[in-house]
Amino acid sequence: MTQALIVIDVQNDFCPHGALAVPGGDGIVPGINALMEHFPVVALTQDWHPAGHGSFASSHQGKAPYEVTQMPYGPQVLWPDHCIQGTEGAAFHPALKTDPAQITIRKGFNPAIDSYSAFFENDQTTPTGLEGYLRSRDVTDLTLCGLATDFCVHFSAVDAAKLGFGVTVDLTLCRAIDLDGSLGAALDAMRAAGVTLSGDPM
Ligand code: VGL
Ligand code: ZN
Repeated sequence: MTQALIVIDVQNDFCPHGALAVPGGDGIVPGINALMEHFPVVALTQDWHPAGHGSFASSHQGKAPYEVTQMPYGPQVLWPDHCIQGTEGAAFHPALKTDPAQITIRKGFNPAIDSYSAFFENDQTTPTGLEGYLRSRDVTDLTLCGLATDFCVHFSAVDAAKLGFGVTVDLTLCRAIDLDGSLGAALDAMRAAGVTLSGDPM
């Protein structure tokens, strides 16, 4: 058994004062830094959108952030502009240790398709390459942490379980957006997919 730690989207825009700030998002950084020391494989993900991305409300006439629209691949929450490639908002939180990570997976770069999951874009078909990387390093089991519990952590965990990895989400090292009950729904969906939830949701 080889264990990997997957650190989801600990970026400035998801931390306080960021464009899509997750309450308390920066509070998980010290715990994640400490946890990295215990894993032989560490991967970071980075939400990485081009300007004008299809998930931005500003790209849709008459739509406001947090409204839902219909995309060819299904319903899509529209977000404030965030994590634009190369900007300070897309950078990792300055206190996050990045040296222990062997790979950074960037996602959401396709202008027309969002990518919550670290494994597949929201069309649920286009791979990011993370599965291949983990398999070629003989990884069998994953621990996930990061931002946000109810979006990118949730979809990454469910996809990882579907792919056959053993998956634990450390809820103490995640923080949620919690839009219209999305945190409760995410916890239910992760449990139903066979994901082990450790600690209490925050
Ligand atoms: C995320 C909304 C939009 C996340 C990314 O990292 O959970 N949420 N883009
Ligand atoms: Zn995004």
